[in-house]
Amino acid sequence: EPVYDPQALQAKWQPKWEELNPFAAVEDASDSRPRKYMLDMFPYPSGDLHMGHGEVFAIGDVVARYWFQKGYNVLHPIGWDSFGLPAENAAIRRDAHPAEWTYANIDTQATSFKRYAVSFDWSRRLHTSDPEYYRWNQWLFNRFYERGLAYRKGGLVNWCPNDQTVLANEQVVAGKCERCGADVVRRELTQWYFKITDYADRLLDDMAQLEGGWPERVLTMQRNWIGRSTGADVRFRIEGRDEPVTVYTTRPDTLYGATFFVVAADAPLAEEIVAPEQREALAVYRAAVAKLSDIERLSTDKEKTGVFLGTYAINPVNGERIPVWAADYVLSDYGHGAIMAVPAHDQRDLDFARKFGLPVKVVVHTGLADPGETGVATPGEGTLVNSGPLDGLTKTEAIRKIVDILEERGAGRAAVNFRLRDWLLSRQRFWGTPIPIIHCPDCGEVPVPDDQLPVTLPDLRGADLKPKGVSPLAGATEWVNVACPKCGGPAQRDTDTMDTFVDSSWYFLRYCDPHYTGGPFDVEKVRTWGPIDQYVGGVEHAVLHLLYSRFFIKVLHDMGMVDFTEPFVRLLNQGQVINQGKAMSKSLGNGVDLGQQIDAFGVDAVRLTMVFAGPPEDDIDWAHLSPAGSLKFLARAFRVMAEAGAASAPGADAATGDPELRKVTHRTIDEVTKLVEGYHFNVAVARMMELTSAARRTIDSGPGAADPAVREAAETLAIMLSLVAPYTAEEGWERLGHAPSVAKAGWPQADPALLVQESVTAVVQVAGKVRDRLEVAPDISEADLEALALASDKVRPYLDGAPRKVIVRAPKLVNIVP
Ligand code: ANZ
Ligand code: ZN
Repeated sequence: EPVYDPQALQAKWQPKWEELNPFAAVEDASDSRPRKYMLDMFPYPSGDLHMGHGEVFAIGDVVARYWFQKGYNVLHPIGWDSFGLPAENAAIRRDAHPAEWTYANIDTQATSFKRYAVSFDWSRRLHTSDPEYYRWNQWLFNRFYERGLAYRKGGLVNWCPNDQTVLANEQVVAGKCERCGADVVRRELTQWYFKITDYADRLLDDMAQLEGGWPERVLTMQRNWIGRSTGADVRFRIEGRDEPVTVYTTRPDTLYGATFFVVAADAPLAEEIVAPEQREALAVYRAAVAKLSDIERLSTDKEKTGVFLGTYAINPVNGERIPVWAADYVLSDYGHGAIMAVPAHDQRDLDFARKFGLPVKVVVHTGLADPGETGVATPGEGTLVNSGPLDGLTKTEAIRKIVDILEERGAGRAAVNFRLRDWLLSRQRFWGTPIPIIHCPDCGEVPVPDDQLPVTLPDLRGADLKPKGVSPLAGATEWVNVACPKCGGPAQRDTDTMDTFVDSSWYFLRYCDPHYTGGPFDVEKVRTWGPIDQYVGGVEHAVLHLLYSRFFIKVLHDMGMVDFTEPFVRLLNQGQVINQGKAMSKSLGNGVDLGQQIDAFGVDAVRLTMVFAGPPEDDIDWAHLSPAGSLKFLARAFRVMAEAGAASAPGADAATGDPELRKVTHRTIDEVTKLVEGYHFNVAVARMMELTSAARRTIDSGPGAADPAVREAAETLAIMLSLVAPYTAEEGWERLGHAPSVAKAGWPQADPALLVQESVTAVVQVAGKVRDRLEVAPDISEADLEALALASDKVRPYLDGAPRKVIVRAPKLVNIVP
């Protein structure tokens, strides 16, 4: 009996594939095959590959390998996102230079990727920490600078006290540093920004192109992050001040209901307008507010606080005098940093009014109880009351009318507002791209001329890289002090480095020619490959990398460098690999090591387990999975291929073979094709299992292994299996008498004549309720029917982990006790 030894197969095939190089993308213009660009989010080199990598790359590889089989000219590159804090912090902990540590990890990961048999074109490998790469970050920075899209400004920024660096808004998650989890504080600093807000409208509107191709929840997250709202700017006069103050409101219709006015406590305006007798109280309050994060400030649960500023604002439509307060629930960097408060129709204003005994005036009759009594604001639709010319109108009508009135009087206008802020780009850390600016006492900011790029990092070997609040680059005096490129006088380099999200905003373009020297990427080659047909990666990047890349592509489009406006046509967010219902972590001690799993079960069984575990978007709980079961299946599949190979030679006429098996084979081809295209990879694997069993039955019954239908089934199996279990598939293919690589064998086609067949409807019940009906072969085995039922999208939502019991009555019924 042929022996299945996964480790031996790995040792045999990995070097052969390196020789064959089956996954090289072809640049040749005369190659007329249609192209596909498949990309997995590139890894950080912060250690060896972990289970999460195992999952993403196994899933991405199903798609890439399917496209190879379908005969596309596929670009499936790999590189490393090798700058950044994780590498730097780890290097500090180990007292090593980030470069040594980073490149050693890259080598480790590359070796692991090769063993994991991902279908990469290795010739396109890039590392963002190579000067030949980051040179182009600097070149792009210069282009952004010329366009007014890179600028420096002072202001309150997010500061991580642990990492001792500023962070972009996108890197502050629920008030904490996205990297280290420390509470983020606000600091007044001058920093570099990218003007992503100029693109806010297009970032929103172009999402129409992504509908259907991107997960809805990512689109929603981006929409909320950009946060476009429409309303009006209204100008209020403040007593004792010449300059009116503008507020932004989404509800100008409620203007007659404004009973007080609130200025952000930390805004300069508060200090400008405070009456002398309230100055002291404001100063005390401001000191307390400075300690709070935006999240805390905006929380609706938080007890409202504030101080009266001793002054009054004049309502522009009815001349009413309303008191002006300073409070923390109004943010200084949103809208205009001041609001008109309408407590009847806005809950936060109502909470504030009730706390400080301010009046509540209903101006929209909604049919609900009086907010002044219930403490519940009524923000909904209704009819305007107590509002002069607006009385009797609906909300929409009133908004239109009041905007007209305000415009006539020069007291306001319709306005659009965004939540999105400019992208804070500078970091006070070492391991990143130096910002290519020279500060000259006479000429100001001077970009380093393109022909002097790259500005490489100073060596700093042996220097203390510990974060100190200023970039370690500032200590490299020889590097810092330079001649001004404009006037030649003594000047100094900017010592901050770029956010590493700059590196990842365009790396996918450089894969088209990673050593290109004529620009960041070869424009012509990007025209032939881009945009990316399928991108696979984690949902944690929903408003970070995925938003920044979209912004970059739009700028590059405006520069005439790319001809598309969205970088990623289709996006798949794979789930996480968890263990015992929880994310793997050191503190829980529930970590599973990818390398150990591979040593124990082999690459193919681990990959197959990842893919078979469930729909690719779902989290998978390793505790509920069985790599040992995957291994058993692979051994069965291998024996089918080996026995068929030993009993017959290629080229036999399948038409003369067992008609029942042929039907199963062709139905499997038909279904697996649809399942892979619909990204139901787990169900596709279940179908491969069914085909394996059907072939086994024919081998063991009358016709035997020499039956041409067995060969047809085994060859089909080898090709399909190559998407998930490449080593087993390759070995099977060779035993079936074919030359490697099975990866390029070509996807089989179902014969429609064989698809018309009797099938049986199997009913799947969960806890006694029918949840799905499956069309299956009349002679399906119990194990295969169970696998299909458990993989069903309609059944999975009713299961929480492994079911307690599964009763199978093939081919008609599966009863699952969850
Ligand atoms: C009066 C009003 C009446 C409001 C009403 C709402 C309901 P979005 O949709 O998020 O843009 N606002 C404006 N600037 C603010 C700031 N700097 N900090 C905190 N809140 C601010 O929200 C716009 C609404 O949020 C504005 O409309 C304003 O309150 C408040 F029945 O104005 B509204
Ligand atoms: Zn100068």
